[in-house]
Order: sequence, then C-alpha cells, then structure tokens
Amino acid sequence: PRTLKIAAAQMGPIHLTSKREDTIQRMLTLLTSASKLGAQLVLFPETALTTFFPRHLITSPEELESYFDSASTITTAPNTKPLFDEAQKLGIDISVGFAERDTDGQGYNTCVYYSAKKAKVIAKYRKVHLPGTKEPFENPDAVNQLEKRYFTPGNLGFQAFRAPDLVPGAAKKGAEVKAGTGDPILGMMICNDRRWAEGWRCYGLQGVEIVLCGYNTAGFAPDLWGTRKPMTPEEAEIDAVFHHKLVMQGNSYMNSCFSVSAAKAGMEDGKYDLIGGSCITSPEGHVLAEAKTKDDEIVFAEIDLEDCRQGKEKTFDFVRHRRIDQYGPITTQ
Ligand code: CDT
Repeated sequence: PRTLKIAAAQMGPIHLTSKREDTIQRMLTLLTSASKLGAQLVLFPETALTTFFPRHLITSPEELESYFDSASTITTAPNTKPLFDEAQKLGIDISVGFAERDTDGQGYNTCVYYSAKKAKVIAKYRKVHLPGTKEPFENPDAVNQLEKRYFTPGNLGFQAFRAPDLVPGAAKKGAEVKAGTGDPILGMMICNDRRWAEGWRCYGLQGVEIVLCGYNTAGFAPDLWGTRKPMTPEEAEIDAVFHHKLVMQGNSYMNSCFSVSAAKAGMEDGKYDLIGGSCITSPEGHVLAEAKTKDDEIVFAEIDLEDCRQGKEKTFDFVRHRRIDQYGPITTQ
C-alpha cells in the first residue's frame, strides 16, 4: 500500500477588514489540528490569504495591490512566511491559493505547492478558467465576480508533479517510476476549473493520483449562474453544493484519482455567502469525508494511492481504450 493522510483546511469567512496576521493565525491553528490527526498534506482554499476580493470593484490601486502577493517571495515575506515555516516544522506539505502579482505586472489567480521535505515551493498553478466579467453587472444588487478584470488566464497548463518523499518508502528511481508507483502524482486546479473536464483529463493522462482544488463559490449569484429557473437563496445554495460535489466525484471517477477540495465558506464582507462542502473523494467517485460546517474546519481522510489502479488499469485503461482520433473538437474549437 501507498497510504497517505490528507486534509482540506476549509476556512470560514475572511473580510475586507480582516488583518493578515489574524488570517495566518487561523491557518496555523488549522495546520496544528491537521497535524494532530497525522495529516501529511493539507490543502488551503483559493485566495486563502484574503477575502474573495474579485466580488468588489476596487478603484484604488494601492488597495488592490494589498490583496496580491508575489509567488517568488511567498515563503519569505514576513506576512506569509510563518505559514510555510510551520508546515516545514510539522513536516506537512501544503498547497495554498493566493492572488499573484507577477514581476511583469500581470495578476494571476494562483496556488503553490510547498514540499516540507524540500523546504521549498515545488509546483505552481495559475487558474485557467476565469469566471465572471471585466465590468460590474448593471444590476446594483448583483454579486460580481471581476476575475476577468483583475487576473490574466493561467499560462502554465495542467502540469502534474510528484511530491517528493510524501509517502515514506514510495520513492523509486529511474525506470521503475511509472504511474501507480513511486512518489504520489499530484495536480492542482482552482475553483471554476473543477467544472471543466479538460483540465481533469490533462491530469488524468499524466497518471494523476490526487487533484487539489481550492474554491470560493457564491451560494446565491443569479447574475453569474444564470436564472434558468427562479430559486430562493437557500435552494440556490443547495444546488451549488450539489454541483460542486458532482464534479469532484464525477471527475475523480473518470480519471481514477482522489480529490481534495477546500472551500472558503460562509458570509464574507457582511453579505456575500460562500458555500462550504469541502470534501475528499475517492477514485471510485465516493465522498470519503466532508465538511460539517461553513467555518474553519479540517476535513481528513487516510487514503491508499493503490486504489487508483483499478480504474487506471482496468475500468478505463486509458492507453488501450481511448480513441484520440475521435476527439478533435476538444482542442480545435
Ligand atoms: N471562484 C470561482 O471560480 N467561482 C466560480 C463561480 C462560478 S460563476 C458561474 C465557481 O465555479 O465556483
């Protein structure tokens, strides 16, 4: 077996007025709780360090910059370093989402994977599917999602990577290393990406064993989601959680991988409700663990990566059964 203890660190609301030190302190508390359960890998949400600021039209450049961090200094900047130091001290790998300001001035909705063993960031992902609009909706009561205003679509693709020494004894060298053996094969995506089969399949084709996905999903946002039928906020939230779990379970099954999803949940900035529903799903599509609250909470499961093999080698056996000559439209339109 290649057993691994993994966790989603769901976070309750973070407000425009929240102080970074307080947010980091909450993340440290979550790490401590995860460590007590023996977690070796913990996923934090999308834009885990700030409120989900793309819901606001921010006109002050100084204010806008206060929500961005640099990927090159994320482990060393005084207002984020304590998180990575603690992860290293506890020996826990972490994946953290944040708004990235690149050296070329572009903004990206990014997450990094920090290896405790290597004491450094070993992988970075930039959100490909940016939802929402560049301009606010005309409806003054609409919930905006100005990701297309603040961010550039991700340009790093969906690159799976191995997490060194995450599973003790699993590492293998050279020709022995193939999917299903060796260090765990991971992939990261961010929120809206989870609804798109294409990203999952890119990871599936690289033998991914665990997909990590942090998210901020509005519970009620008819201008964003569309209004195919009128719903109360309560009904809309139930539907949003349903679709969240549907895509995590369905895509885990179709790519024979585990998934971990971590929400930023609850009422942010006084009136913007975000769904909870952080969960861990199995390669057979089952929910192994899920959040019970919409606040700071660790969702934990002990998994065996060998469970990916049934689907990868039998049910789907991608190499044997895929018919790539029939899939042209996927990349041509
Ligand atoms: N943060 C983020 O990507 N949220 C989106 C909202 C979708 S609006 C149609 C999500 O997919 O949950």
